[in-house]
Amino acid sequence: MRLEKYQIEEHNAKLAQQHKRKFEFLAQDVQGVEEIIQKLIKFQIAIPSWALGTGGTRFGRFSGGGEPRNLEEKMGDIGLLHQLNQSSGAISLHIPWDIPENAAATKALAAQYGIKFDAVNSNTFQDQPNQQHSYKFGSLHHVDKAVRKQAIEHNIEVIRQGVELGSDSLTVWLADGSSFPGQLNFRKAFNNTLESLQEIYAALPDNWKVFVEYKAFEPNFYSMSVGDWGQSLLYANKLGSKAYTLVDLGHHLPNANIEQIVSLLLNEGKLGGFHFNDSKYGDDDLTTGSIKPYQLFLIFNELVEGMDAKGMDHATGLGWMIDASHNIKDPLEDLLQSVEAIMMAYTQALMVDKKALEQARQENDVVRCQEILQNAFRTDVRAIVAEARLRSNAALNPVQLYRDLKVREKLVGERGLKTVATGL
Ligand code: PSV
Ligand code: MN
Repeated sequence: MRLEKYQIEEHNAKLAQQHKRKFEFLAQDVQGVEEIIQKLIKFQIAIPSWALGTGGTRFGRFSGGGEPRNLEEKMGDIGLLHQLNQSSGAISLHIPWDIPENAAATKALAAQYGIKFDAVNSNTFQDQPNQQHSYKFGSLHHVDKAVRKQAIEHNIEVIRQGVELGSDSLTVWLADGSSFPGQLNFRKAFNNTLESLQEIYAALPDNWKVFVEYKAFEPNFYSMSVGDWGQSLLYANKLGSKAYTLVDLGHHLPNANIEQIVSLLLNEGKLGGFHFNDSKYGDDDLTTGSIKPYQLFLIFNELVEGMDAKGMDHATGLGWMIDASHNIKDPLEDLLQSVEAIMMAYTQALMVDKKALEQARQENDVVRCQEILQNAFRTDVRAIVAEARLRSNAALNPVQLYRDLKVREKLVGERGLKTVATGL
């Protein structure tokens, strides 16, 4: 489903006056507001192809209706999101949940929607029909070389498919680990994983990156073979300059200081990408910014500071992606909210008075340090984010327009009530 240009324009015209008032009031007090808006316009967040259906839990899955039935419809949904906010111009595929049957046609369709192919994701955490060896006891770390070989070949095949689509990175997340003490020899598991990753690394084209994603727990609950940023960084360092660590916000033990992790990885030149989501307890897959918006801001504060220190382009220097698919919200509304929360945190981080902060740090003025950060965080920046959307011909209020146009009802009409998208 495509929106007509006039539908966005009519919506914006209705909200124009109110928006202008709010924006002009706010802009008076924000230094460099024009520069911030230009950065926001460039900043794009990839949407994972598995987030367009309603996610499930171990206990059930309640399909929301009108879910995309194939890759083409998933791209259609992302095209729609991108029309609404002009900040979702990329798709991240999970293979084999999504298999582009005809790469050229898939690429052409994506171009029509103005979306690019972000990192491709391999999947060795589930068995596929007709697969020779099972991943029940792991994949790249497996005790059996034949299983490792199968998993390596799958990753190489994913790279091949990514190349055809114009992607330039592979994300490897492994469910490998152990659930009981004694089950694994940690050293051997590490070395097997490294050797397997080395074979995958050798198949990477020159301009590609590989992101090693870590996770502290789940589905294994005693040890994970890429369990934290230290292990991921070890692999990345041993692999070489095309290998990086990927931070998924939901993959840490409770209370981990993610902003410090991000800062140090950036300092090492080894932060590759991000999976955004939010959580209260574990890998909860909640909407980004719905539980811990201050943490999200603090992370962005480190990202902006660290990327600037390295002269990195904010929009292209790292892979930015949402990784969440919750089980009760309309997935498209959920994604619009996540993108908005990310843009807000990014805007607030851009607003931090870095010179003043540095000076306060030099003087050990702890109170002033907190004041400076919280001045930015407590500013309601929604009008700046909306202004960036307005200037890119997107909607001033994407969720409102989505509801006013009854998009979900129309998708249900087109696709039916009982559709279920591939994914978890
Ligand atoms: C694992 O929990 C993960 O974060 C990885 O990125 C997977 O690719 C994705 O979620 C699958 O849902
Ligand atoms: Mn992830």
